Amino acid sequence: MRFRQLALETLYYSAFSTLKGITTLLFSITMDEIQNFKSGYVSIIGAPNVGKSTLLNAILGQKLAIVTPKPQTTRNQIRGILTTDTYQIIFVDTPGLMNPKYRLQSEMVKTAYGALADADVVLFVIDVARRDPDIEETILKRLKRIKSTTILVPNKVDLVEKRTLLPIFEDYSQKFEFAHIIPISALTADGVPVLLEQIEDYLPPGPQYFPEDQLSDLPERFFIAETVREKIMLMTQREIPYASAVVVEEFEKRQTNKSGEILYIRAIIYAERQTQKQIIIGKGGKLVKRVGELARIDIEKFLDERVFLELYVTVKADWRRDARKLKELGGFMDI
Ligand SMILES: Nc1nc2c(ncn2[C@@H]2O[C@H](COP(=O)(O)OP(=O)(O)OP(=O)(O)O)[C@@H](O)[C@H]2O)c(=O)[nH]1
Ligand SMILES: [Mg+2]
Repeated sequence: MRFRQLALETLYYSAFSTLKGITTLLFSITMDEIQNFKSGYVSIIGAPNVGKSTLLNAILGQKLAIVTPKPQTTRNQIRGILTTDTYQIIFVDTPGLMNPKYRLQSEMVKTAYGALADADVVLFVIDVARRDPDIEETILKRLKRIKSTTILVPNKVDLVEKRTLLPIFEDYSQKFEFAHIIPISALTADGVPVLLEQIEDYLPPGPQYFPEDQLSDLPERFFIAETVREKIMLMTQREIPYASAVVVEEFEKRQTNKSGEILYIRAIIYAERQTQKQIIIGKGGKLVKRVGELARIDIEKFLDERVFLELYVTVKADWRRDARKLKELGGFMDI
């Protein structure tokens, strides 16, 4: 696997270079640090809308994954990296698991289950205020086939009375042997530090794969497209949030006459039909303009630089049901 290979090479190189010149003392400290360090993959799975992406953001202490009140917001594996003095964890947020009805949804489900293969720890997130027994049953069946440590993470405990929680925990303990059950509120980050402490116990020894200040291995243009999609999802209704996709076409630094450098971004919003395109544009271009304004504010905060964002809306008929078109819109399987 790509990351592990890279890490091995780094380890070999650092051992080699230390051996070559520097003192034995320095070498032994380095080896101690390497031996005590832990690293691994933690996958976050669950039904749509249970708060998986909110949890990823709470863990990282920074917004990486987009969040909306609508189900099926996340479409890809979103990898977020948390590095401390003692460990590095690559958290993998995934699309909500469901019974797929069209091609995009089946790719999303495949993507989510794909995150189980390499996981050292799996976080199975449920919404304590709104259970979905059918899909939970399907997920539990799948979990029984893997060997990773699985922690049940009952989320949104801020929405219910404490006394309602115990019966839910008992029900789950009978259905599956969870390593732990750790209730949280991803929204308030309540319980998140406890969850991290438990995860650390199950991490294997391993090196630091990424520099300590790296938040993700995904490209910036992916997060830019996601930010635009989040605003569309928030500002439109019915089919439109699900029929929209965003691709960043251009992304470059430009000199301005007055104030130095600006990051120029051109993104295309895809709709499935002409009527949807009209709605996204809005009367006199009002809606797409607002989407652009809100997205730009977030992107500037995320990249910490000035941004000029240009949005275009176009139609790609029935892209959600077409494998080739899905790939053209950013390859939903592997980014
Ligand atoms: N009250 C409350 N709301 C929460 C909590 N966690 C998440 N939410 C809300 O639940 C909604 C869905 O959150 P997401 O993080 O997008 O859920 P998700 O599981 O990633 O959803 P998909 O990507 O669609 O599968 C949003 O409106 C969040 O603000 C929580 O702990 N308490
Ligand atoms: Mg999500």
